[in-house]
Amino acid sequence: MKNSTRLAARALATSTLLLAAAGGPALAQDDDQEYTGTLAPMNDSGASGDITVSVSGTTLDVTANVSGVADLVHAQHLHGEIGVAGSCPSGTELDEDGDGVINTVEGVPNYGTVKASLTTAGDTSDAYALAIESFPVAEGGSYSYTRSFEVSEDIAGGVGDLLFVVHGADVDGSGEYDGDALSALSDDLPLEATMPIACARLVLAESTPTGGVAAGAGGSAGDTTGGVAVAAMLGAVVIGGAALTTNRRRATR
Ligand SMILES: [Cu+2]
Repeated sequence: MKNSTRLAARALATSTLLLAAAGGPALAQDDDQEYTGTLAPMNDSGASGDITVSVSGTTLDVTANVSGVADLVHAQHLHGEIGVAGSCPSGTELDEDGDGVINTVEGVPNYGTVKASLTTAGDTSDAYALAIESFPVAEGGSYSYTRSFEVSEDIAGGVGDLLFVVHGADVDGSGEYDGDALSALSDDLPLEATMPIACARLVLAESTPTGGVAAGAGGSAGDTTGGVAVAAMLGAVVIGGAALTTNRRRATR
């Protein structure tokens, strides 16, 4: 019994140490948080790739590598709803109009609305989601993208809720976005231009190793609404430690 009490005390002490080590000045400095994602193909596109998003204050540093795509322009966004853990659509249950394609709008229940437009220049807000001339153009079936830009505090604190979505498929192999089917977003764009072709959920990369304690806390980061991920994780660790203590105490009685 005493052993378990001591264990609980040690767990709490470790949490406190973690808080002391990572809290205080470290939090105030807005230490970088790195998120990564691996693209899964959508709509049988065969597209693949990855993304890294580093968050420093309200600055996002985005690096993405996308391959297996048509040599055309590819609209790409960070989608999501802050405070909600989104997911990449899979299967066909979201294909409401039954055309065999999960179009941009049909994917929204899973991956949310546009929170940032990953343009190559100019505005990166959601207002530029369809600024088709401002997105990267693939060559030889792939493209790389790097950009640093500012976002709101809400978005910066909620990057772990976001998903990277790439659009644009040359379904008929014509060498351009065309066809009779129109985009669900705009009558000025063909479906091909805005069709989602790949999606990646952003996940907090393993940061500085602090022992096994922080590992279990990662899952609860999605519960926070707009909180800084570090704070959320530390909070979870401390709460975890406190709960452990309570349980052990109860067990010794
Ligand atoms: Cu998008």
